[in-house]
Amino acid sequence: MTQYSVFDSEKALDYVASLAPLFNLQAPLNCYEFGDGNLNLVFRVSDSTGRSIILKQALPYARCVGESWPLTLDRARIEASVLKLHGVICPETTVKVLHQNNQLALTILEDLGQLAILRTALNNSETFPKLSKDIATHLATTSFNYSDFVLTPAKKKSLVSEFLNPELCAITEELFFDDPYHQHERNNFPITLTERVNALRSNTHLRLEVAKLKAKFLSSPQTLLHGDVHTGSIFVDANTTKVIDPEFGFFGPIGFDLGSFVGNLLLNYCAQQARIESLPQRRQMQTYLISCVAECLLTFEQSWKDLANAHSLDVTLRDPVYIEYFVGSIIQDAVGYCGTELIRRTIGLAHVADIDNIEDEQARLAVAQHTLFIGEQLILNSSSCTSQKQTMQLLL
Ligand code: SR1
Ligand code: MG
Repeated sequence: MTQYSVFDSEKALDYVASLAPLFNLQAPLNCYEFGDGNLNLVFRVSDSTGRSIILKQALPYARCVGESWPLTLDRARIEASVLKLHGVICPETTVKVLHQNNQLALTILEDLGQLAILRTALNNSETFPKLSKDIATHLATTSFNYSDFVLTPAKKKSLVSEFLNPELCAITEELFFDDPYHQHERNNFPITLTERVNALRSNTHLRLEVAKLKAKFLSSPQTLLHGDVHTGSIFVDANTTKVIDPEFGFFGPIGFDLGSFVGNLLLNYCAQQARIESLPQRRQMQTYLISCVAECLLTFEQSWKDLANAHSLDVTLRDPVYIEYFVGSIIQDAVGYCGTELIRRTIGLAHVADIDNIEDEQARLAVAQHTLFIGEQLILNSSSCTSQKQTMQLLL
């Protein structure tokens, strides 16, 4: 079976059955589709002993929009390949790839069903003590090891060309940096926000900063990014953190992933204002979320400096003065990208359940106003945030 066709549960089951010994599965197998993401099919195949695996297949279009938005199947290759490369560096925090078939645009992954999706868990007010350190360490370690500080120029250029990913990058370019700041049919916000959105769009300083962030996203191949580190791309429990779904992976600015993750923590922070009625419980959750932001930025900053000072191979870049400057510039970028994540998730095409599931319209609107305010402030002030300390001073 080498020609691409869209799988249903029966085809997915047959495919896995043909390879069952590889995954240590015993017949009879059972299979169902349960994907609720924006782009792909996701099947769970389990056996009679309770073992299971996940088969993820790319559709030739964006699932959340339909066949009118064709999308490259090559994203399956990108996703599996990024997972493998990040998995070599951070096996503890990267979902395991068990099998990859680029022609069928499918990947077979370990089943993380015993863990929770971080977005759902945060929306249920659950907290995870290891989360921010794990993600910061994962992002610092993967981004450092695929940067010019470690790779030879030849290896780096060859990897950059393997992970160009133009179609998925175009989605980010448009959804993060174009749509929210222009009239576009893909945008999605209530009419009551129109005045606020118009104010954002007519802020020339904001437009300048967003243009700088887009230019950097387009032409700064600093490392192999995940490309979509939101809280739906992370599985968690009290002891485990696993990153999934890097189909938007490409060589881009290091601060992008860090900013996306912190942006999703802040989206949840704002949403909790309306989600949790009891004041002490709300305070506790919001304090937890802010401490996650603080810990994540500090761990990232410190880990990157430690890694670069101890393990950089490039004779010029490893200069401590340059390392200090470079890590500062990553934090600046992260703060800016974080702001664009807050804004695009509030008024652009792809929203977050954290906000959209708030039933009360007025409360939802107040949250949206808050995320737009924080997003705008982060973008406008990113140049003065070269450290965790300065960033937290801006946020608090
Ligand atoms: C059409 S894709 C919309 C969003 O979903 C993905 O997870 C990315 O965040 C993308 O921007
Ligand atoms: Mg995804």
